[in-house]
Amino acid sequence: GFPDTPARIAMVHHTLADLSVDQQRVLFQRPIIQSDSIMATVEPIVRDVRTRGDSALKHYTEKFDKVAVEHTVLQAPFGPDLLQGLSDSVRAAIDQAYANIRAFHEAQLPQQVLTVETMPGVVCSRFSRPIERVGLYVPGGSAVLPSSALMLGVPAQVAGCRNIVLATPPRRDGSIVPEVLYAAQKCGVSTVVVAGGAQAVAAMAYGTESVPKVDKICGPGNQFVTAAKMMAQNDHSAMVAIDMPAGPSELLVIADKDCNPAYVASDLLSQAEHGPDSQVVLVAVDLSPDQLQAIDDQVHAQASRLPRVAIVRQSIPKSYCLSVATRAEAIRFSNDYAPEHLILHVEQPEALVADVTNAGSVFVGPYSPESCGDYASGTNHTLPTYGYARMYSGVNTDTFLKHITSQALTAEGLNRIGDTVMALAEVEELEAHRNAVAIRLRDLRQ
Ligand code: HSO
Ligand code: ZN
Repeated sequence: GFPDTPARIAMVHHTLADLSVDQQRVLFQRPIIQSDSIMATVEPIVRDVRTRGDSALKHYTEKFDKVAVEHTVLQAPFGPDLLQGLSDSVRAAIDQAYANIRAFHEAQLPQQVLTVETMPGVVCSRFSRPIERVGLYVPGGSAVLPSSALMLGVPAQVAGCRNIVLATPPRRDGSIVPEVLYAAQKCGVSTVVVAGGAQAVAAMAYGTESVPKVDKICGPGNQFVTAAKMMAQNDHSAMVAIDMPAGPSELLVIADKDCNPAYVASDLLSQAEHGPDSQVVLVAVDLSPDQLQAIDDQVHAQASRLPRVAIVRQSIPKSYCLSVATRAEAIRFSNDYAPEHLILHVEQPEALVADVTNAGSVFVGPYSPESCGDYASGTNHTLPTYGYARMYSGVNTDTFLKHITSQALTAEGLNRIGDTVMALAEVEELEAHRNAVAIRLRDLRQ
């Protein structure tokens, strides 16, 4: 029969000192993504959209989102009819978040042309230009995500992208969430693609009758979206870039004796509610058994009250608490794990920031919950997961820019550098290269 009290929602507990090196390594591992089978599912969809365009796009929207859309795209401006149902308070919240995200991403713009005279008469410079056409993927699924529209749209707008396309799956009635449209409007999105999944990515990568082809596709998504992005990136004929590979969302919290157990639990749960495969890790620095118990109790109590408790019931048991003796051990573990989000819920948290080598975004101190960065403080929430924080940055203003270098040499500059260039060309046995310098030097040195 059914138990009267539902099973306790609890993390697994480990103690670092009890684990072998191999056991520790297991803790760094993310769930294995079955890339081959996902690629096999996605490949025919991408091919179909590529060859049949809008009619294929509509077909897959009907198949996967269960709605027969009349139009595959909406063009800006998105009229009041489309924004119906948007409350004043939500509008104000989006406005505030937009302003903060914009301020932080505008500050990331390269200030001016960077110029270095490497030798007298040899002037090298670098300037930036926006990527002209970009595609932003805003997931649908179990949550409505206007915040993701802002996190992608604001940096694209600030960078100066000329054509911003945003794709997001429709609701059952075929409409797009007004909050997403409002955010899109603010960010200067010109076209909203009423589709999600691999089919939406393919439409933006190759273009269809209604969807403009883009140069770069950014944004989070499920395994099919990620697979489609990677496939498009690898196809020369698509000629498209992507932001980064994406996996399930992650959070690592480092907490010490100073921590508030209720706060710690609330942060863990905020990540755990994203999906059944969310990765949540607590690294406990020298906590007493009572403190660990207090956190466990809070996790269970708070989780039980959540509307998404069914998701949390799946993600929390897969997550774990690792007890370590020192801050140094904690930060070493975190750096090896390379979390998407890192919360430092410790005494003197700023001091620990200096030791962070791998993380997507850091939340410093007890009053910096991840939720603030997810929505409104100004930092971006499109961040590297799956350990990719070792080598990728989160989405930022640079994501939507190219840096172009240039050089201008004077006769004096060429005279100074010419022998070096000719010597290297000779080593490489590239005579035409050597000659391009020699032919000029003959004139200069006669
Ligand atoms: N934590 C998510 C972002 C998000 N949270 C969107 C709420 N809405 C991945 O960084
Ligand atoms: Zn979140």
